[in-house]
Amino acid sequence: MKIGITCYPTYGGSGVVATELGMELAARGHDVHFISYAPPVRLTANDRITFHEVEVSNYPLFDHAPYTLTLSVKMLEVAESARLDLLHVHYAIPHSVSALLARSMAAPRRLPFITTLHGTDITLVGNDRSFLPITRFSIEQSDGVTCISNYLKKKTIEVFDIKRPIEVIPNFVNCDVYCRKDDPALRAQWAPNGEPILMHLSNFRPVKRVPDVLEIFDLVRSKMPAKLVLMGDGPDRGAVEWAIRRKGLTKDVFLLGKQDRVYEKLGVADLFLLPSDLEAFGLAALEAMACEVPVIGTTAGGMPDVVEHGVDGYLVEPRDVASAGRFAVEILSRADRGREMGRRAREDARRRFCAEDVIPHYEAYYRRVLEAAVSACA
Ligand code: GMT
Repeated sequence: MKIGITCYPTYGGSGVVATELGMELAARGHDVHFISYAPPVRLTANDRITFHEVEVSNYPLFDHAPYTLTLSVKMLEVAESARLDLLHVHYAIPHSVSALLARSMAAPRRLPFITTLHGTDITLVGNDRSFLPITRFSIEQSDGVTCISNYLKKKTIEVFDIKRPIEVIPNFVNCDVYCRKDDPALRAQWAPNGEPILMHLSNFRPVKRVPDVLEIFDLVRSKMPAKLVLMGDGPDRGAVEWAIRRKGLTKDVFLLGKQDRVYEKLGVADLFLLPSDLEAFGLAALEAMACEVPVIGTTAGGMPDVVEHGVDGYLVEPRDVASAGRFAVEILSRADRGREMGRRAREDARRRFCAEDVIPHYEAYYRRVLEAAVSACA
């Protein structure tokens, strides 16, 4: 198939999933065309992958450049030049609206589009009254809609009163790339005296509760020597840097900023912290699990479908820093328990969320959408 993929190319779960999906599809022989304002950060070039840049013009009359419109025109151009079979957009706003416009402009040629909902496009942005009607409209108008968890499907139906079918295709991880790495040199760089390493990876948005990561680490640190590695960047980074200094943790916390090959780092961690207020799925937790790292996450949203409490790690109520700290100390003070949980976490990740098992669901879904589009025109 020839597939056009649009996503946010910066660091964020939806962009990561879209990029990994495109690369997996290309590896399976499909031609994939990424259409966005910048190349997705995790994208590795390949002769089956093409990137098409959307250049937004800066006409002086515009206070805000109309990216949605420019994107729709680019989608149409790529669909025509590359003879795309379909568009697959990740994150409803504004990508689904652009795809809807592109499909209308392409008529009578068929250009079906699939919208994949990821989380905040429904729970925060889409829920905002100023976006709700257009989010609902573009979901209803899509030729196919997928959600990354059962939780998000339920939420989408509830918030938007959606009547059309929604397919749940979970997020996935490449289990060959994401695996345990014994890298003594890297470990020694952060933990020269063999201290356990805690890790966190996110886009540092308020919903991720990165300051809670520090609170949890502080509790651990009061009981035992330990190190914390933070990957990612975003709005809360300044607050986190300030808290690190205020708590006197500058020697124990490493702020790496945005990272490309996160599996290289995750593979040496002893515990992963994701104390979010809400995760529709929690991709970063899955990536850690695949690297044999137990996770402390929260009971909100879709994370309980990913992390099994007491098996792959522990789940606490959002903002329950004290319980998270207790569980962290429990895992880290008994290395054998942590390693065993890590092994179970990888087994679970492999069994339920391996790319080689999940990608065929997308391929089958594409075929169903294409067949339905053909029969609708017959
Ligand atoms: O807020 C984020 O974490 C970014 C957001 C996105 O769409 O870029 O992530 C969402 O999509 C990820 C990939 O499907 C999910 O793993 C995250 O759980 C989800 N984030 C939230 O629901 C907060």
